[in-house]
Amino acid sequence: MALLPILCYPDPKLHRVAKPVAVVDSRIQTLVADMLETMYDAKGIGLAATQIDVHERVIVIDVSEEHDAPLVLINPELVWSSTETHLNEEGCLSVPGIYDGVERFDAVHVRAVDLQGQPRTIEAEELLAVCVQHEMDHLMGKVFVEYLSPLKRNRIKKKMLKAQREDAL
Ligand code: K1U
Ligand code: ZN
Repeated sequence: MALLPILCYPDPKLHRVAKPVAVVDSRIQTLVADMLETMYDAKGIGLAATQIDVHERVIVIDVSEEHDAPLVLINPELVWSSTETHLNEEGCLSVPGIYDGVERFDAVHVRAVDLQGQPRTIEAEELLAVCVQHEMDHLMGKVFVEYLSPLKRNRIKKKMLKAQREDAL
């Protein structure tokens, strides 16, 4: 297994649209193992392949308290969403240190393929529903700060670029 570098906003590669996985083979199984290791190491509850510069429709999530319930979604598609929405506080491993409110569906149903290549539908609510929507946005090249006002987004962009310049010294 390997720890993979996570792209940081405003890297333009975060805006690429991921392609569907054609076949769940050993390459994808290794990718998923590396993504899970990277997510747990970064203390995240989710990670999309886009964030590690792999532009294929793969997501890993673990919202359990014990960090022992990994969920792997390959080629996820939203098949149902609740009419109710709520503003939820979100963070992002690609925008470290920034948290803000994003309006999300309260519940979603997502059809995907699992690590064995089997189709399945997951019914998500609460934090899992928020995280699934956040990760599916990543696969479409969308970062949560794009839901914020242009003023906030520009401030965040400047802060990230400054931090990246300082890190490079
Ligand atoms: O995609 C990512 O960058 C992972 C992101 C997922 C996420 C967190 C909170 C709301 C929506 C989506 C993170 O894991 S950021 C880490 C973090 O801030 C967090 C960790 C545990 C619980 C809540 C937030
Ligand atoms: Zn994110």
